[in-house]
Amino acid sequence: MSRIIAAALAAACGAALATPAAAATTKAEVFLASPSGVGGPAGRVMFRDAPGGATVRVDLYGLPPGQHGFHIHQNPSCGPGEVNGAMAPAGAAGGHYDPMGTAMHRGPYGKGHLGDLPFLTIDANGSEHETLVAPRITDVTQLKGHSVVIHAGGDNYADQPQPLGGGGARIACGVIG
Ligand SMILES: [Cu+2]
Repeated sequence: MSRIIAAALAAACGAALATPAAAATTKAEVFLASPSGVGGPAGRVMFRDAPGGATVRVDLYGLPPGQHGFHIHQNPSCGPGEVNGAMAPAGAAGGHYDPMGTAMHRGPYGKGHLGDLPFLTIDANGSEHETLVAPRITDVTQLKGHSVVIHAGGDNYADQPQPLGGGGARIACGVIG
């Protein structure tokens, strides 16, 4: 009996002493996007692995109040670039991060682009300090070498009536590292 208890205690202590691996994180410093290039700072975004999907901590400021489409885009660049045949702010970030090749915008719970994040809700002061969840992102280290983009308009998590949730122009961007 005592031997069994001793073994159980040893097992429990072993479990307690095992150091849990720190959850992986990746982050992006966010800057305003302008036709001439990367503008002033607008805060930061941090992704962290968690049960049930990555958490997305947003600490943003200096943005227009209201809802804004918020996505991971393919390229680690926030400079001007071509979007639909015309030069545009943060166009160099490319299209939505879509490693499975779905070519569909379906939002954070859908089966489209993996980079489809929950839309932002910027408060009357131009800020947002919140933790969102991206349930389909299970390894935040794979986001390194991509970017986050904030759009002028909201996001209906569909390609209808407008493509990519209807957010339109890119107003801020950050490279994920
Ligand atoms: Cu986008």
